[in-house]
Amino acid sequence: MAAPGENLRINADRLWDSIMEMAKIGPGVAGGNNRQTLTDADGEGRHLFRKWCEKAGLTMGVDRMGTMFMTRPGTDPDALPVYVGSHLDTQPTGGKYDGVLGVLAGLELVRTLNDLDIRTKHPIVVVNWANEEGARFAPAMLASGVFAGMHTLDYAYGRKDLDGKTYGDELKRIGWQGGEEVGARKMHAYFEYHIEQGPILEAQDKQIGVVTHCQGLWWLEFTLTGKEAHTGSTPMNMRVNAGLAMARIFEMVQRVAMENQPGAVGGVGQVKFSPNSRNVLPGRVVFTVDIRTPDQSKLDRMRAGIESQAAKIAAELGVGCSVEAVGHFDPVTFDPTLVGRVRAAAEKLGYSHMDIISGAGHDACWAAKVAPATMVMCPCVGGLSHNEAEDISKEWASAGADVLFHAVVETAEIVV
Ligand code: HGY
Ligand code: MN
Ligand code: MN
Repeated sequence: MAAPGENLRINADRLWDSIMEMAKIGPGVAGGNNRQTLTDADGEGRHLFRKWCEKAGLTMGVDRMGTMFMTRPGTDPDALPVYVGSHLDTQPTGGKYDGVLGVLAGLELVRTLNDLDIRTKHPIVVVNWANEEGARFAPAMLASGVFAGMHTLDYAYGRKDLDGKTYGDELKRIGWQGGEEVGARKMHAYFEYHIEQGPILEAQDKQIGVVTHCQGLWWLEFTLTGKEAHTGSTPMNMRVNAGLAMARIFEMVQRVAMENQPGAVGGVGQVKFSPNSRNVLPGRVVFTVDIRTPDQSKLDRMRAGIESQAAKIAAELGVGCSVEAVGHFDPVTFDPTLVGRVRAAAEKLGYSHMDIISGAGHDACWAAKVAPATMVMCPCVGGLSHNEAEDISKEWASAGADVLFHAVVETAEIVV
């Protein structure tokens, strides 16, 4: 006889409809989303999530970073909760599924337990981490980083966006500054379900990614100081060209990443020229180099090499060069017991699966510092993410949510 809940599946249509409903908030311009953290759209998405959770009988807690914790009680009041979540904030040209899939799959898991009147020993808490993306306020995974003790609350509150607004002020402005001390909550376990954001699962024709590790990351913010001068009348030998230094550094970062293949990446997503006028050579250029690899020593070697070569490039052009690490985490190994439960759930449910290392960073990376943690992944079309054309199938979405359901419920222990 099958054990209780043996072949349970979540409600695929209800999960999909919730994702599509959330996607209507903070729409992008090409079918995706622009629901950046602590904007009014983020606030609207939070309210919708809260409404759905309270309709499912969950009670809300919010901490001082604005992270939302929605609790379904367990039968044992002393048992630490099993947390399951991700993030509702998006990139400026984000997709509908990055982060959202994991938060709403957590809610769907609870809705399914409610439908079947299944009780668990451990409470289950669905989490919407604030500012996972780090697009507006660097670094990424800021709130989960404070939760794990990697950043202070003051540091986080002082982070500024490109308009000079601070995280703390914007959090108060949208009315989502909670009272809970950040990190006071203790977890029995943490699970996160996420789209792969890479091409491997689709290329290997696998429905489930059993995430064993996550690659480490450095975000190195360079400030190059040149000399503002007329782009027309300044002779080439009189220029102190910070823009040229930037270009040579970009080329060097590409070369360092390629020299460290396989399993290394490097690039730049954000640049700020000042004064950013067509006929003025930039006086200041600020950009963030993003390097990642699962190999700890390679990660540190790449960082050292990029910083020393950038200094040399700038010196040759007479350009000032300073660098600040504005984001970092070492490669992460997820909890083998929880990883095993994800793999066993995929096998039990008959879903094709493979072990995978996460290319993107996730709140699970910081949760893993304070509790046993792991992830479940589903494929995404063409491996595309952080692009409004990000796409998944309903079947992929629900297969991963089924696996999440079984791994979480096994960990939370059904009470018959
Ligand atoms: O940067 C990351 O890997 C994540 O998408 N925030
Ligand atoms: Mn994400
Ligand atoms: Mn993302």
